[in-house]
Amino acid sequence: MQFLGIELDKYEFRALLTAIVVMTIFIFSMLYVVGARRSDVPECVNFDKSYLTPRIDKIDDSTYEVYMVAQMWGFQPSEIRIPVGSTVDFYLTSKDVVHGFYIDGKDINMMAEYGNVTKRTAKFTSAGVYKIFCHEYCGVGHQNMEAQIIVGFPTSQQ
Ligand SMILES: [Cu+2]
Repeated sequence: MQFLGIELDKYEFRALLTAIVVMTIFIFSMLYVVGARRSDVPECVNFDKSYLTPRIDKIDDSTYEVYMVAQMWGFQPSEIRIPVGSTVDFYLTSKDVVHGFYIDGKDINMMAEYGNVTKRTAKFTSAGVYKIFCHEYCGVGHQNMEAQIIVGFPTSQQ
């Protein structure tokens, strides 16, 4: 059998055709994720020592900046209380080893590394408790490494 001027047997041709179909599906599913699902990659921010101080800055009633510091084996701040409809910019870094930062129920998944700051923005449109987990194995206390975002309950901060 001839394919693009190359002589192939029928099994080679089937293998080639399967690879082309799978790659086409893969490329279009990537385009779908980037386009329709609006998934994006974390932004990199220039690191300085001020990012090692955990804090929650209230910009206005529905806009917050959270400076999140990961370290063995927890996140600071470990509890964030915000009203429904808030938009939160998360700036993430680590004090020691590599940690993960995953917000359950949100499309947010970042790496925390010392010397690097990554930023993602999330909007919280429904009330509830959103758990944050470390998803990079970081030592014996890894399974206890979590924090929470409490959305829509009385907002007394710490
Ligand atoms: Cu960790």
